Amino acid sequence: MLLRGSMAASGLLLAGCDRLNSAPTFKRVLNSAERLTQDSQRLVLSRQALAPEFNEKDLSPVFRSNGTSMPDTEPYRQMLADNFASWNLSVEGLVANALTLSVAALRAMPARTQITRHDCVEGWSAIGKWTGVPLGSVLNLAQLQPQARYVVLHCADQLEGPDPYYESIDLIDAYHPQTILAYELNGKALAVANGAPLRLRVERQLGYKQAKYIMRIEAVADLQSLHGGKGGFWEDRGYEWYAGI
Ligand SMILES: Nc1nc2c(c(=O)[nH]1)N[C@H]1C(S)=C(S)[C@@H](COP(=O)(O)O)O[C@H]1N2
Ligand SMILES: [Mo]
Repeated sequence: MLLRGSMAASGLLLAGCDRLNSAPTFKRVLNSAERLTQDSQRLVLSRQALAPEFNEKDLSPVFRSNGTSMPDTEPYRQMLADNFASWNLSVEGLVANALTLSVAALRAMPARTQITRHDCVEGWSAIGKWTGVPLGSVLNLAQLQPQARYVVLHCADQLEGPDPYYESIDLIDAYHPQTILAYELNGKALAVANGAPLRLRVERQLGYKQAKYIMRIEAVADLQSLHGGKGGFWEDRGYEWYAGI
């Protein structure tokens, strides 16, 4: 009885489906939905494309510094004084396994080295060789919770005013193979001017997304509640959040 009932119901559903399928408006809606999926898939695929990588001979003789070149805070000065032995990266927020990692712990993880071009909106570029840990590996250790949609990088410096520098990226960029937490530039420990002890490289985006002096990584569901609500120090001052290049 039950079985017959449900068969009848699914028969009805199918018949309903057939009728809908042959209705011209429904087909139009379906087609446009398909195109939408296609377009968004293309967008996601292009977001996964790699940034160009270069050779040693292309390296800029000097990788200039921009924005903060020396965080002007007492805690940072103390960490610098012991060569970042007391520095720890915290990974927290919407993660199942909040953790802290020392420079030594990060250096012990599988690393990636890439020679890429950095483009600053102010109109200069430089090519550098970066070595660091894929951000995705660190996120996997921390185990993102399903509600997590963005990764926020909290920095040690206050560029102007009381707000600390911060940046955020979505999970497509966080898991992009060239997105690394870099601790070396051109084969040497990162200089203070370039973000010691740890800075982000998110190679498909402009310079201001490349957060230096990272102290804390936070997984969040939305960006509204942070500082100016636009997801980054320069974004809060009118720059694009997605600074694709
Ligand atoms: N914490 C922090 N990160 C930062 C900045 C900053 O002032 N503070 N400046 C940004 C800008 S605008 C650029 S172009 C790059 C510069 O990196 P560099 O100093 O290694 O050249 O860092 C970005 N990340
Ligand atoms: Mo920049």
